Amino acid sequence: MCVKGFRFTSISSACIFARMKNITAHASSLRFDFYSTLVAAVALFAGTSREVLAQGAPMVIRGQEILISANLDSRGEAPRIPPLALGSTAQVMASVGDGSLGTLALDTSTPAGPIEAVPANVNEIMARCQQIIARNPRASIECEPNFLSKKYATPNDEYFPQMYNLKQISAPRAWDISTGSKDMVVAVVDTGIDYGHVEIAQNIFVNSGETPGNRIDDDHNGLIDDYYGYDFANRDSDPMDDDGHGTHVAGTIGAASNNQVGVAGVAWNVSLLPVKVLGQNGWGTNSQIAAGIRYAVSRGANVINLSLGGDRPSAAFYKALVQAMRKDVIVVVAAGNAKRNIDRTPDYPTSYGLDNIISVAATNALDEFSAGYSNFGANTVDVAAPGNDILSLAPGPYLAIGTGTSMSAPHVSGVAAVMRAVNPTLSFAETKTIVMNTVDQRPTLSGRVKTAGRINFARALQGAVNNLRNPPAPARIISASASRSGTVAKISGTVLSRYRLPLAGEWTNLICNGQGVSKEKTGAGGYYEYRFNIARGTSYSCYVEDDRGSRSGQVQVR
Ligand SMILES: [Ca+2]
Ligand SMILES: [Ca+2]
Ligand SMILES: [Ca+2]
Ligand SMILES: [Ca+2]
Repeated sequence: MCVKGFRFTSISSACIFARMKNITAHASSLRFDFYSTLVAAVALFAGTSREVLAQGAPMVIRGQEILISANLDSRGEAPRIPPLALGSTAQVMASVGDGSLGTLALDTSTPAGPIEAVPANVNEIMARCQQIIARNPRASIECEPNFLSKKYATPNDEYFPQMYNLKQISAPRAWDISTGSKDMVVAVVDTGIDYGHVEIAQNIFVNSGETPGNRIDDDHNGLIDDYYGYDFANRDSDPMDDDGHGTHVAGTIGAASNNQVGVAGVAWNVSLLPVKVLGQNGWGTNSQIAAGIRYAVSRGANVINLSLGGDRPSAAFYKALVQAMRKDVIVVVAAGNAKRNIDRTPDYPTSYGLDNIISVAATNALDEFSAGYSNFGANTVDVAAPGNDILSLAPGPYLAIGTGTSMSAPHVSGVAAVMRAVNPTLSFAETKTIVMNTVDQRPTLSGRVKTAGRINFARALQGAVNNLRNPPAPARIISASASRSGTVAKISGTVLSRYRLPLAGEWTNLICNGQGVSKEKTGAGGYYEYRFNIARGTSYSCYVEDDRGSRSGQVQVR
């Protein structure tokens, strides 16, 4: 087993600029429309600029609101419409000369949320405008969407503008929905991680049950001092990366983001578990890898990234993956870099064919299949993701550019982690289905991967949110306690709901004696804390109500 043909350049920040130019040259041949979609406006133009009468009705999404404003010229009105909740309707009046052009109604009732709602509105408004033109043939009116710029959550990391890979998968649009949660654990089963790297330290998952360095297995899991993770290659407790591959993979999944320096990761908030199974040379045995997978599962990994593989199957490796599947763990694997058709010549772990495996081929900066190295398989490889010239982290701490399907897989791992953060009830099967159903199909991927597509982070995340809204499951109080201190009662409990973070705050309410109680704190793991004023000598009966009105749980305050 070896790392997947990693072409790795470790570079200091002093020489990174020269390397960056290389990436920019690739990227500049593309027309990125990253800065100019989603936020849309409608402009009605008369024949000349002097006669412009209604310039712009920009809709700006903030959370679940759409803000609409319109500016007319000196002869017109300038209606200011307050923030508009989804599901309501606003009207913008426009007139030309003495005659009214009619009313443009902006219907925000599309339930699917921001990403789908806005284009639907723009299309509707454009259609209405065409009707107005038809009714006023002499008015010389033109309509066009008046796109605003730079709406998406754009991280301020120094090299983000050069990271074509994150734009290719529509990460900025996804980050408007969520940037992930530390509740989600992604195990990087690889050459280790430089867990002290300034660009990743904040997203490293530590074993709070273990005291590091005391030579005692404090948490009784059979491994001494596995505080950051474990090194199954050297059989020690320090999973420090002595190669560079694992740190690069980890940076793509979850580098410290929007912190002004370095790079951005797919998931800004995530818990990365370093599991070292490959040695300094990038090789590891099947038994080491199997042990690493079993360890990741035991530590509660939600996603395992395997940017490694080989052409020989292993029963131990396979069994560890089955164990991961039984624990609902998604395993994202690199398809490999031998330019091989895996349908004909097996490559593992892809060819184990397990339902919880997502196998990933590579695309380049032109959004084409990376034919120069990537393995493929119309029946065996599921999706593609960027793999050429990927900027990420190197131990040191440095940045580095890497190329290979090893760099593609962590994009999918990051996406899966954020999907499961917004919807922790997503099963491995649902997660995989959504990732596969939301790809952007590309001609050069046809016949190369099952979906003929490259992953789309924003659409996958919207799919995870939509799934959350569908089958209702009642909230319930698993455990609760009530205490009385002065005139404030505090109820805390673990509320398990389909509508957990980050949406549960809006949709899960505590009702006491018929009155809603405001939630004071939402913690990790579906834990909520409520505080409310109580009247002396009154007892309270409380329950949890979800957004569908189903009630459950019961707690008394006396
Ligand atoms: Ca231990
Ligand atoms: Ca210890
Ligand atoms: Ca070590
Ligand atoms: Ca950064």
